Amino acid sequence: MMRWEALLAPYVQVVEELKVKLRGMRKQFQHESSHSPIEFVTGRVKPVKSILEKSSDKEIQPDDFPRMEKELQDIAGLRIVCQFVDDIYTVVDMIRSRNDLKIIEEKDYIEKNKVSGYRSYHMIVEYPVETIHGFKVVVAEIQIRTLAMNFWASNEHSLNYKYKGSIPADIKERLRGAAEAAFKLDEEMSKIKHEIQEAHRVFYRS
Ligand code: 0O2
Ligand code: 0O2
Repeated sequence: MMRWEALLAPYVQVVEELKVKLRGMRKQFQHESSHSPIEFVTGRVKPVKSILEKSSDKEIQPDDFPRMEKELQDIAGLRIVCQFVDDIYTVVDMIRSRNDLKIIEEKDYIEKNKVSGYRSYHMIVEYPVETIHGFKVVVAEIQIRTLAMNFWASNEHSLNYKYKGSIPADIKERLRGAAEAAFKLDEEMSKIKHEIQEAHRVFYRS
């Protein structure tokens, strides 16, 4: 167990640093603008059990951590949840323009959702950290999605867990329908975005 804690320590560091930085963006928006494109930020280091499961799927030996680091891009995972679909692209542009990380891949599952119905924007980034052994570049995955996409994904994730990855066909079909309904909700909310923002301003008037 000790060994895993030591191997994952730089990943814990990266998740903590990026949470602070991304939450900092949210705070700055709250001070300087009437609307923050970021609703909330969460982060996690992938549990060892999930790392081993994904490694086994990719036929990586359980003791081959160097290969896991290369091939599993979400050992460090950050999630940014936004109110509106537009906000996602605002956040994506802001992350692209940062000098403290390097984007190595972007996957737009919003324009083109996954077969499951999953929608989200993924950015795979390289982020440098200082460790007691020196400088290290760590790969992290940033998922950016709306509240509706997040609601869908967390429910689908629980069902996948319950059914051990084999959700029955009828429930899968319902989930696809629910994903479309969630996306319609996002589209409708975007159309009345200005009305909603005005209502928030009146409600939270300082
Ligand atoms: P604020 O002021 O709400 O933005 P930590 O790293 O200890 O700060 P940790 O352990 O990562 O936090 O907690 P977790 O459970 O991952 O949640 C991280 C933040 O996201 C918390 O905010 C939660 O309140 C917020 N959060 C999680 N789910 C939701 C949600 O569905 N809606 C909203 N609005 N927020 C959510 P903080 O850290 O308290 O800061
Ligand atoms: P967790 O921690 O349980 O969420 P690969 O290209 O095969 O190397 P992969 O897994 O295809 O890698 O990458 P992908 O699909 O771009 O993104 C992986 C992560 O996106 C997943 O992590 C999920 O968090 C999320 N995701 C992707 N598809 C779905 C989906 O259909 N439903 C839900 N709920 N989430 C999805 P993990 O590994 O599942 O880990």
